[in-house]
Amino acid sequence: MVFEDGSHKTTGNLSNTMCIGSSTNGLSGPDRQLVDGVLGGERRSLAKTITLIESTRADHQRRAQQVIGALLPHTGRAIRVGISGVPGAGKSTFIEALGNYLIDRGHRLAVLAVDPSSSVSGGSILGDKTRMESLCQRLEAFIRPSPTAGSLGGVAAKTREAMLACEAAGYDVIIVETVGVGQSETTVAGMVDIFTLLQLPNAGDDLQAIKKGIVEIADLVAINKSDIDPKAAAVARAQWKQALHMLRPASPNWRPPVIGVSAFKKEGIAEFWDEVERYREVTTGSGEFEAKRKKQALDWMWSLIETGLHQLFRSHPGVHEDLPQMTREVVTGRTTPNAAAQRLLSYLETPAF
Ligand SMILES: Nc1nc2c(ncn2[C@@H]2O[C@H](COP(=O)(O)OP(=O)(O)OP(=O)(O)O)[C@@H](O)[C@H]2O)c(=O)[nH]1
Ligand SMILES: [Mg+2]
Repeated sequence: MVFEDGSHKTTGNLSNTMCIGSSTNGLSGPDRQLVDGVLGGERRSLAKTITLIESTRADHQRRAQQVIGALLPHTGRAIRVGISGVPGAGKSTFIEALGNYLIDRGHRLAVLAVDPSSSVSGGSILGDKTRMESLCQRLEAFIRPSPTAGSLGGVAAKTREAMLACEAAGYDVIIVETVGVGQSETTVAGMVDIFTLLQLPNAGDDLQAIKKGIVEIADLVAINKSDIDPKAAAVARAQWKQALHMLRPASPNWRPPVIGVSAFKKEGIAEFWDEVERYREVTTGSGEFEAKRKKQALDWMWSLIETGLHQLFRSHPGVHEDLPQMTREVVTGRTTPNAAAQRLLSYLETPAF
């Protein structure tokens, strides 16, 4: 199914937002079929649903929100794992090895991505599907490239909703891949249960991550390519352990472990997954697992409210009309930014229509 791609709107408008979780009685016949298909684990229905979610057309967005509302009671049972790392860290190779490992143990796995640059590059996952060749061929795996919707916030919103659709389709492991540049790590950390970092065994890389404040959000660090130079990998592990030791852990119950892996040789995969499972056990026992999900849901709601308000403000005819003049007055010093902001915001007190 091909959808027309509209303008540069990145997330749903306010009315879309309010549809989430609302009554599902309003579903049209085809959308009902879509929901049933997803709940029945049909890949085609899942792919169509995600295409609907990713569409920027207002009518598609309304339908997508209704479909998600209907799927919502069937979501939340998967474990959501974020995997981040600089380009070339070995994410794709690692996900392929991990995915095959998990499927061999009876899991069903969905791989999604947050990569705002993918509108330029064509999508990181799609681009190197060759690296996930064997995983792509397995029926128990569902692999979807990053949406090409533009801003990080827009891409992330769509990936979150795609994640819910995958869960409703019965995938019990969701992997969200992101390339380790800019803000995307923090965004992905805000939508997964456990955020993992794939690192290369060299000090320059480690220092960069430490500087960027990424260390604070890592729940698990894996030093990949340990096969190339085991000694360097051991040094990197020690450095990471030390760096993590100096930080106050995000949870009193969990010290982020640092393990050595080789995606290429498929070594350390079981250990990685054991740590993910242990994390789930520990944080479920302490109540942190649920608390984190609740906080993430609320943060998401607030970010949608902010986006919605922003759109409402921008699209208000009064604002539209007055904004050029206010802009001129602020830059020429005739009005203070505060006074201009108050005046423009006051338009929201009168309904636009
Ligand atoms: N020796 C060795 N090479 C590896 C390992 N993991 C990945 N590689 C190689 O490193 C290169 C990059 O791996 P990718 O899996 O494409 O890395 P990526 O992180 O997905 O890269 P981007 O998609 O560009 O962000 C490839 O040539 C892989 O074969 C490993 O554990 N050991
Ligand atoms: Mg890759």
